[in-house]
Amino acid sequence: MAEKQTREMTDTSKGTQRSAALFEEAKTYIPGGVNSPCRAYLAVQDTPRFIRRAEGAYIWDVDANRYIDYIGSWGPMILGNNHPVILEAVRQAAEDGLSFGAATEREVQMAKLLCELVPSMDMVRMVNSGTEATMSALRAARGYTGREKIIKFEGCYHGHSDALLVKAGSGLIAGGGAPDSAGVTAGCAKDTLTARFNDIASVEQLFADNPRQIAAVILEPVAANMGVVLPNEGFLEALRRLCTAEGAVLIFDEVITGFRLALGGAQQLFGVEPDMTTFGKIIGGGMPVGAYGGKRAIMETVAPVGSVYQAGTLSGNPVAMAAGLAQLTYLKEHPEVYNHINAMGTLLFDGIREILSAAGGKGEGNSTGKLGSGLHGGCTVNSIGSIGSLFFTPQPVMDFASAKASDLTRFAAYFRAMLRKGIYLAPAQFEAVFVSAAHTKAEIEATLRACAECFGV
Ligand code: HOZ
Repeated sequence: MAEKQTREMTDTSKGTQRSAALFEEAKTYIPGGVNSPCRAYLAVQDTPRFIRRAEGAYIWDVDANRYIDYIGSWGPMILGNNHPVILEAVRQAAEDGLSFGAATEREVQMAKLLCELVPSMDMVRMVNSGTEATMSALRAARGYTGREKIIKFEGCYHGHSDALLVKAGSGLIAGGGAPDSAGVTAGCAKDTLTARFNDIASVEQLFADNPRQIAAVILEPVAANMGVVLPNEGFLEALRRLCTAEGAVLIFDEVITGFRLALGGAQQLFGVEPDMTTFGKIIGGGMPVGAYGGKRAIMETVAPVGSVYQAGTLSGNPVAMAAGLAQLTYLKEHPEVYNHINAMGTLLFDGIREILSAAGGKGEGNSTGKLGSGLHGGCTVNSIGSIGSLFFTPQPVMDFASAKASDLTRFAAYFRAMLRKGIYLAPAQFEAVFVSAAHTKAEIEATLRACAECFGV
């Protein structure tokens, strides 16, 4: 009966022929057949599923398999896929024109709303992606302080600009690869210093070694690109104090956490105010968009007011602004969304913890997809609100080193087994599981049944 219910909600009976054929063709024209490395499924050794459409909590591939979606376009689909309110806003905006490369009324509304919802920001500049947002925020911080060095954290990922591809998480480590990219010159990387997440002493040391040279400290307040890793109690507060004392700009990269952990993001949840904040896809409800903002004095260093140059034809694009405004306005007017996604997150992640507990002492993984192997104490689940990660390591995961202790072979086996049961997870250990407002108890319970089967419970 339980299995039947799962099958009705998901359907992976259609095979992967079309995805496989498209992937082969794509490899001729696109490096690795994909436009973003994770999507090639290298880390999980499977056929990448080519997606045709998504709706609510579900996603369909080109072979017509139906999955429960826990990627949600890597975060922005807080309301679920293809939410009617956002879709309608996009339709209406598109009627008036797709791009003008000129100032519009919606940009003013969007900037006003962002500054209202994130009180640490007095001003904000729209860009097109999280990569652009973090790159531009750092430039502004350097312009403002007149200093050159920055501190980032091992395993935090802030997009793919040169200076930030240093000890970075996300796709760089998905296949167990190096957290630094080829093609980044020593010159670009030399001003990027790295500290250990949750280790304030490592940050203090860098400040001590580089007096009055650090322009900014940038971090994901909840790291979500080495898997989900929570800040220890007092860590964010200590960073705040240190940056204030040292005259450095504290930047929260809320590309994943913004408007998800709370309407005002991680900074609201933890009660720590950064000087600057960066956002990405999450403010576009699915459209390509990003933004950086912060204290007026810092933002007024940006051109045309100040001398820090940054520009873009598609910045503030009317269709992206319409989508973003629709999503953020909906979230503002429906605070119950947060109760729901947090409750569903708790149900899912606590449910997985219970399964792991029950799986304690069971046999090793085998070809049937069972992943037992003494999982009681053999796995770690980190979660907060609607995001989380299952690590295949018994140790607590609180930084990059402990995240990398996860057994990637077992993660890959788990991923493949779940996919075949109709559960669409990120195809890499070091990404997050995202729960949306469209996930109900029914989807979560179906997911837990699939998970229990994987662990032989
Ligand atoms: N590394 C990205 C998420 N953290 C992957 C995004 C994508 O492939 O779309």
